[in-house]
Amino acid sequence: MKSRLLIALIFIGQIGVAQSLVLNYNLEGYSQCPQFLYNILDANNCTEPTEGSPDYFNVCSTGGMVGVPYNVFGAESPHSGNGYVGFWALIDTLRQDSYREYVQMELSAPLQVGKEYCVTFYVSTADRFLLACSGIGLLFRNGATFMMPNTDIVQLTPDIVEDDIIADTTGWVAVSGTFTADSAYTHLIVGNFYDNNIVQFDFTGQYPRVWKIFMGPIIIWMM
Ligand SMILES: [Ca+2]
Repeated sequence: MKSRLLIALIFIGQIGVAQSLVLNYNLEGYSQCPQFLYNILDANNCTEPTEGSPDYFNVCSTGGMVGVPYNVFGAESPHSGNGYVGFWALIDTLRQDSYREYVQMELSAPLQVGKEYCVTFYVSTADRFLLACSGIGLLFRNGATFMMPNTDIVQLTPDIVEDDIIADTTGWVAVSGTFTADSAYTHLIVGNFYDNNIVQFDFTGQYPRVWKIFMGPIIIWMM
């Protein structure tokens, strides 16, 4: 499996990312230039599956709050294009242990049952908070239903998951895997689907311990 994935990753550079099955895969497109936090709906093809409110960052933004490369959560240039999203992947305090934010996106075409797909998405831990964790993941879904009216953990097992701690705050880390479609999935969700006592921690800062993730392109194609 790993050798096939390696081959697939090599081919990503050769075929280009334009064939990604995710609409607005590089998070460059927006309906209005973002100016404030909790603005994920400004980005094209991005919605919230829970009450958690992710953020959208773009080079068009002025004022510094949700700008690129500089914003309230740190400094990061886009992996490609002009924008990225951000979300709280974990908050480790006595009162908000289960707080999570998730980003939901639609595919350009449903997955084909029985076919194998290569999935890669890019993340960077935000600079401002010195907590990094494992467990970031991607879940395929049928439809874009609102999952629950709160900010709790989505208790589902992601189809792609990163077991290593993502501590890199100065660049983008690729989270990759392969997935054989067992349904004609139309959407995906990215976030942390695990309880705090399951993921691994790397913490060197001060309380509160929070893990903020920037997320760049999501590249999916049939192998
Ligand atoms: Ca950074």
